[in-house]
Amino acid sequence: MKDILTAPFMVEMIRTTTNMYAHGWDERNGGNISLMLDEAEVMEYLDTDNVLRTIPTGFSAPALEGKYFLVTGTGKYFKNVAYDPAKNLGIVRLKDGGETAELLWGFTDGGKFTSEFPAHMMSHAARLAVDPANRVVMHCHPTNLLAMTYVHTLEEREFTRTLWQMCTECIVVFPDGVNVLPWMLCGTNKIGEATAEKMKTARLVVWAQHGLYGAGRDLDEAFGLIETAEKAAEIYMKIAHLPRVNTITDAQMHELEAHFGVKGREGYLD
Ligand code: 2HA
Ligand code: ZN
Repeated sequence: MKDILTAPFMVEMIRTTTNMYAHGWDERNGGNISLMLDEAEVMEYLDTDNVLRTIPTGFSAPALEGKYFLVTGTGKYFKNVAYDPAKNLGIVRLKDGGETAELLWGFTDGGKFTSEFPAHMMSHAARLAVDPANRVVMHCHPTNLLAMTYVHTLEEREFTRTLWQMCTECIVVFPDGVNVLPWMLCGTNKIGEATAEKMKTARLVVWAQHGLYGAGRDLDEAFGLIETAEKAAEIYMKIAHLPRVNTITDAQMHELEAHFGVKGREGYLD
């Protein structure tokens, strides 16, 4: 059995949480990540018959039966993951239609997965239905996107168009746009279901006055999506109070679509 701390998925998870903390997106215990793992890659590092504990999830997700996830722990700080991965992270396998999580590694202080586990697992199921290669759901509190939800309409077309207009490459990076949920109580199945519904049509879902969810095929893709949207929001917050003299026009967006071979969300461009 190989040392799990050398596994590429573990190394990448540690680098990602550390980097997100450095970006200021994950203060204190803010943020959480879940990465779906292939059984074969887990078996190189763990005896998958050795279940350490079973933890009820409080929801059902039949589409994820038997799936493995590396996930951040509830109450744990991203800044500390690199110093004690086995305490701050865990590997679980879902069973009983998603109602039970079998702990195979980690959460060594008796802890468990993030309080946002329902939103993560329901979002995985929703994204896998549209993109079978999706592996990552990532939540964080990016400063400028959060700020934007206080001063910009939450209407999804307008919110997306504003972000697209802030940097040339936004429409190329997230042509599917950004979906938005109004403020809701976090850590509940209800916000999990609402997030998953929004994940059916976009890989980015804003939680107003709270943060952002991103999904992707690997940690870099999900991180890059969030990074790009946050950069656009930062520019918006720098210019929102100034007269807009120039912008990226819809005609220019269509040029970008043609050049990069992407298609902006239906009906979002004039
Ligand atoms: O886990 O970010 O939304 C801390 C959070 C909850
Ligand atoms: Zn949060």
